[in-house]
Amino acid sequence: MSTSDEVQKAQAVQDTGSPTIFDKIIAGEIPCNKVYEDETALVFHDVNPQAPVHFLVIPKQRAGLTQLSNARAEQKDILGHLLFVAAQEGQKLCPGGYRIVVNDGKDGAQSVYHLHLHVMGGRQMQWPPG
Ligand code: D5M
Repeated sequence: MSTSDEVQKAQAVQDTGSPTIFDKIIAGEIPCNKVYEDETALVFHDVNPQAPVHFLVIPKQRAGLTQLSNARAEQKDILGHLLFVAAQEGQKLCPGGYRIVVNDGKDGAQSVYHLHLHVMGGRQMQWPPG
């Protein structure tokens, strides 16, 4: 079984707690192709799409949410909000259906340590995923 470049890249990344490229996007220091924004969430198209539609839903305040498994009980509302926003925007951009993915940690092939939900669609998604 071959390991994709994306996975190899992800395996080399560690959670240092440092700001990531997503902080620069939130701050407007680097551009993104924005889909939606509110006071809690920012949604933008993935720069390396794995499907005809592929966007990311991120919390604007990382607040320790480097990865899903770091979520604290008091952050359940934020997690729920991100999932709700993913569903709202998923329905708009992928009316035939979509898939939501969260990569968590090294084995999950996470490469950016700022929590993000991948929303992918615009084609028939396959199962099982790799
Ligand atoms: O996914 C991290 C994702 O972040 C990966 O699909 C590429 C995407 N990415 C990285 N930099 C950018 C910028 N600048 N704009 C948009 N999308 C970006 P992971 O689950 O951590 O592997």
